[in-house]
Amino acid sequence: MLTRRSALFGAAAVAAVVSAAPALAIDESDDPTGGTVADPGALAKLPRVKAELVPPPNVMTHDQIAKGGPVIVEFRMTVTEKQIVIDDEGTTFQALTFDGSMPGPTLVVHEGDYVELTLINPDTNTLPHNIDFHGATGALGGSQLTLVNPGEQASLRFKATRSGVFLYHCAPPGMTAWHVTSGMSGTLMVLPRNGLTDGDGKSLSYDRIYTIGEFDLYVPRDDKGAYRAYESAGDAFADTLEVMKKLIPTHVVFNGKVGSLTGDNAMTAKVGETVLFLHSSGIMDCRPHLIGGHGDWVWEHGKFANPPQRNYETWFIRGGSAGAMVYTFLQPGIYNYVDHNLIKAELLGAAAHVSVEGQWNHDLMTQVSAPGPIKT
Ligand SMILES: [Cu+2]
Repeated sequence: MLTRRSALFGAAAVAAVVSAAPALAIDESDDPTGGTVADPGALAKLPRVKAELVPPPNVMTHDQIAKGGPVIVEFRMTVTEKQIVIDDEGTTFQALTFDGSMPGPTLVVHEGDYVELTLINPDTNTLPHNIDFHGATGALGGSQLTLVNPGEQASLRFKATRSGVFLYHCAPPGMTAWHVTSGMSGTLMVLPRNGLTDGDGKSLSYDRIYTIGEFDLYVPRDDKGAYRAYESAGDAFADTLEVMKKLIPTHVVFNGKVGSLTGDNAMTAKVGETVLFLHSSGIMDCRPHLIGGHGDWVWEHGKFANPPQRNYETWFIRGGSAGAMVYTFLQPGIYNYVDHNLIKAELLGAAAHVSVEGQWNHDLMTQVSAPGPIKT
């Protein structure tokens, strides 16, 4: 039986083997590879913009078409280790989060901009954390340069050279899967400077944007089958890994908990509005589906250099990626936005609502006769 301490130590020992890459110089003037350095003069001339991150499903205010040339966008994210409730039965979960939410906030820049992130790990936390940006190039996505212990912060700058939506996640050596299943992932959106297009050069704009993170959660049970509660993430570590190894999640949820986007928490839109939905997953594959609607334009792989696909019924988000879908709502009502692995949606929690106001289009659909006795 592994104790918590030996399990954590063991994970660190494994990590030392798998991440035997040479230590990278953070200071450009001390770079052992003799690498190219950023032009300090050119960087100093770039305008700096401070981003104001907001919790999902909302996304920070941004221009769909870039105004002017590249900028350095400054972000700050604070890692928060905290207990949350993940279902209506009051099951508790020791969440590890970027900025307190699951997923973390969605970061938005334009292609050619620089992302400059300060990652803060307050001394009230108990674990090391970092960040691996799938949209960045080098140093394990930046995770080698951002590993911060409680009480530390680090800053990373990278150039966003590829457009698209990309996953970011925590990746501490040997403990990545646990940190990601515990909540530490999110989306970076790098928009083309001229905004989204349909693949034939026609502009695609959106009236609203929502960001959804799908999480498979692995909550240990006690001898009687009841979900166990733990005092801290570290206390939950060894038992949680045993559940994770079997690859059978106890919950599959959008944005951290069952019901985070249903009922009063529903996403909203109006008939005629075009909505951009971002969908990310750190671990498990997902099958987003808008019941009664469609994916008008879908970047399944989430990369805007590729033309979008049209009129999808269900789209596939690979674990370890983010995708994007654009839909113009044509009918009012409560739409279910689900994982069409319906076992996940109905039994495990992966369901959301979009509440759409407006007038019904009877040409698109109408009830010819209401349910009644069978006529012979
Ligand atoms: Cu972490």
